[in-house]
Amino acid sequence: MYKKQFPQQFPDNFLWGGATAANQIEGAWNIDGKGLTTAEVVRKAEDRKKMSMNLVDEESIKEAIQDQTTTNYPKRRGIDFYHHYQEDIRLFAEMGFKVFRFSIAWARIFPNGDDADPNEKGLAFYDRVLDELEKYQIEPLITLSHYELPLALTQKQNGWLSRKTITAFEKYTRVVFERYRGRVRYWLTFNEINTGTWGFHETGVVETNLSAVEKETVRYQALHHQLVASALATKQLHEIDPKAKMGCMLARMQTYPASCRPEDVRAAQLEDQKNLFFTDVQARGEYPEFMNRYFAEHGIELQMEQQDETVLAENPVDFVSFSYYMTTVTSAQQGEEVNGNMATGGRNPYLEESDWGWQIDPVGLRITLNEMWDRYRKPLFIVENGLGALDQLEAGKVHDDYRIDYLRKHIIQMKEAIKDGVELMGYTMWGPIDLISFSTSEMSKRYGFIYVDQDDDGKGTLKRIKKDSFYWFKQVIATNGAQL
Ligand code: BGP
Repeated sequence: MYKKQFPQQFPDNFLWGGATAANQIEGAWNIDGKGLTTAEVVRKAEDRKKMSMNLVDEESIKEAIQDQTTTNYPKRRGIDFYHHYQEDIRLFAEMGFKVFRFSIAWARIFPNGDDADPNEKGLAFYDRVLDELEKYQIEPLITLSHYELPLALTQKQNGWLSRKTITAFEKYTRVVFERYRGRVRYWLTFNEINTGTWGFHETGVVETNLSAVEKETVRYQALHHQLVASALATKQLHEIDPKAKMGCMLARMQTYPASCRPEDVRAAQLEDQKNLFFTDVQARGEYPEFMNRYFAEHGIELQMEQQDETVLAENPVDFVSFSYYMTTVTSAQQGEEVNGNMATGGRNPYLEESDWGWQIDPVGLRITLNEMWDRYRKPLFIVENGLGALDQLEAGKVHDDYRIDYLRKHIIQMKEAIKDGVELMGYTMWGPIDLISFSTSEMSKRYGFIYVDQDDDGKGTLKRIKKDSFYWFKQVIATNGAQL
C-alpha cells in the first residue's frame, strides 16, 4: 500500500548561518567615500530622554553631522567588520555556515543617495566580502536596506516620505544587482519593514509637530513608498538575474489573546493582521481589505499613483522571511495601545523573558511557521532569532549555556514545523558575532557565538573569542540539526 512520506528532518540543502546589518558591524563610517546614514545619527539609548526610535529631529541631525567624535554614535564604529571581514568569515566557515546574511550600506554605494555615479570603492568592498564567502562556499543573503538610508535623502526630501526616494532606490538596486549578478542567489528588500510604523529608523522621516493621525499617516505613506520600491526591486532582480530570488522581511510578532473571550481574540487578531499586512502586500501583491478599512476608520488617507496597484500585483516576492524573537498578548481593553513597541506588549504569565523583557516563546515559533505557511504557501526563511545577554568573559571563555538553551528550543520547534509540512529554507540566527545592538546602540547586549572585546564606550582590542555556543552550533550544522 502507498504510504506518503512526511519530512522528518531538516532538508539536505537547509541553509544554516547567521545574520548581521552593515551599521551594526562595519564601522569605517567615513572612509573610502562612504556617506553618513540615518543609523549613524542615532545616539546611544542612555543619551536619549526615553526609549524611542523617533527622537531624531533636524537639530539632532545637525549636531550629529558636526560631531566627529564617534563615541556617542556607536553605529559608526560597529565591530570594524570592514577591516576584520576575512577573520570573521573564516570563523563562520569554521562553524560550517552555509549562508551569511549581511546588508549593503546604500551610502557606501551612493554617498548622497542619488549621486550621478556609484562609488567604486564601496562596490569593491562588497566584492571582497563575496570573494571571501565564495572561498568557503557560503551563500550570501543580502538585505538591501537594513534600518538605514543615506542621511542626505532625509535632509533633501525627508526620506521615504518622498516618491523621489523610490527612484533613488531603483538606481541603487540596479547598480548592485548588475554588479553582483550571478554571485548572490538570495536578496531581501527592507529589514523588518513593519517597524516603520514606529518611525525614523526604518523610514528616515523626521516628524515635527504632527498630530497622532498625521504621524500615523506619514508613517504609512512612507511605508507605501517602500512597498512600491520593494516590488520594483523584485521586478528588476528578476530581469537582471533571473536565477536569483527576492524575499520580504517582517518582524513577526504573534499576538495572543489575553483570554478566550471573543472580544480579546478579535483584538489579538487585529494586531496580527496589522503585523502581517506588510507581508500580505509583498507576497500576495495587494493591500488587504482589513487594512483599507483600518485606514478609512482612522482618518488615514494615503497618496497612491495609478500604477502602484499594478506594480504591487505583478511583482510579489519569491519567499517570505522574518525575524522571530518573542510573542506578545493583548486584550480588548488594551486594544490598539499595544501596537508599536516590542517591549511594551502585554505580559504572558506562561513565558520567561530576557533581561530586556523580550518574552521567550519557542512554541510560538512553530505556531508562527504554520500560520505563515498556511497564509502564503511560499518558502519561509527565519532570518533572525537569538538571545541578547550580558555575557561574562572569564579566563578567556564565555560559558553561554543560556544561549544554547534558547537556540536549541527554537530549533526543536522548527523541526516540528517541518514535520507539519512547512517549507523552511533556512535559519540565520541574529548576530553570530557580537555587534552593536539596534535598540540600545550598546555593545553589552550580546547575541554572538563569537565574543568581541569592546565595551559600550568603544574601548577594547576588538579581539574575537569563541564562546561555548560556537562549538555547539558547529555540531548542529555538522549533523544538519540532528544533534541539538
Ligand atoms: C531586529 C533588527 C536587528 C537586531 C535585532 C536585535 O529588530 O533587525 O537589527 O539588532 O532586532 O535587536 P537589539 O539589537 O535591539 O537587541
